[in-house]
Amino acid sequence: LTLERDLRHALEDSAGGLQLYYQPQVDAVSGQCIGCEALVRWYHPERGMMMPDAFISLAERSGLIVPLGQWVLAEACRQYKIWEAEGMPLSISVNLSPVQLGRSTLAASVQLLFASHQIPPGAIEFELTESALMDDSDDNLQRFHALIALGSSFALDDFGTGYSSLSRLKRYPISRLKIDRSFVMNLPGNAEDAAVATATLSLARDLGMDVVAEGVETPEQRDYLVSRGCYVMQGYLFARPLTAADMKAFCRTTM
Ligand code: G
Ligand code: G
Ligand code: NA
Ligand code: MN
Repeated sequence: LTLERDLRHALEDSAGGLQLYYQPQVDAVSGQCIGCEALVRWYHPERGMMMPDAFISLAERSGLIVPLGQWVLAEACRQYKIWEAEGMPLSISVNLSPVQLGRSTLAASVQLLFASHQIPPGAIEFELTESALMDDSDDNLQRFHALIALGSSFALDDFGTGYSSLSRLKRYPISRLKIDRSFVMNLPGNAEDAAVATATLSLARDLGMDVVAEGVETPEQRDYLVSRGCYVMQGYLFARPLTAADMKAFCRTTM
């Protein structure tokens, strides 16, 4: 409860204490930075830097995820425009909570934000977990399409760890699958994980989706994934989540 109160204060206090970090998404063959994922951090006045795992579920339970998610999205738009003006129009993936997606007002607030920042199509991608696909009502599908109409696309985060059925996946307009870190970790030695990675790549190909491998930490993991036709990767091998300034430096040196 104290933490909830503190988060509410942080959001009321023009989001003082909140900051976005950015983790590069890299073309593993050329080494080029082709996008990034925005990851929120919170500098708590007494506890210091807090990672999202320590406050996102609290924010979801209390409803604070709605103003928090709104702040994250506005901040990502602001940063996109700064990089664009610097000649680095880098697309940004923003995590969207199922609670946000469930609000009927989401598309209208995104539309307002994109219009006021003049965000071009393709600049912002939304990352969802499989739980966002559990509700396959027409209303939910319609909310996806409303965001696509605004120029965004969707990536499915932590793919393979949730419960989404393949028939449901097919119904949703998802552009990219993110292979969860848990399946990448023990590549190339673990035969089961190799089978999951290979099956995900082939499923994505058949459904016309792109793939991003998460949590790539070693050259061996990278090389194995490349040999299976996976080229876009995110992970400590390339970079940790970075401040906006460090992200710019990283992209400059890999461009
Ligand atoms: O930043 P870190 O690498 O510790 O992220 C942990 C998890 O927190 C991520 O997997 C992501 O799903 C979640 N997360 C990070 N930033 C956000 C955000 O802005 N909104 C939501 N809903 N989740 C986030
Ligand atoms: O949205 P998602 O839960 O996938 O967020 C990615 C999480 O994974 C973040 O907490 C990020 O800091 C973390 N991460 C990113 N790359 C790596 C990596 O190579 N290794 C490990 N262990 N964690 C990573
Ligand atoms: Na992820
Ligand atoms: Mn994510």
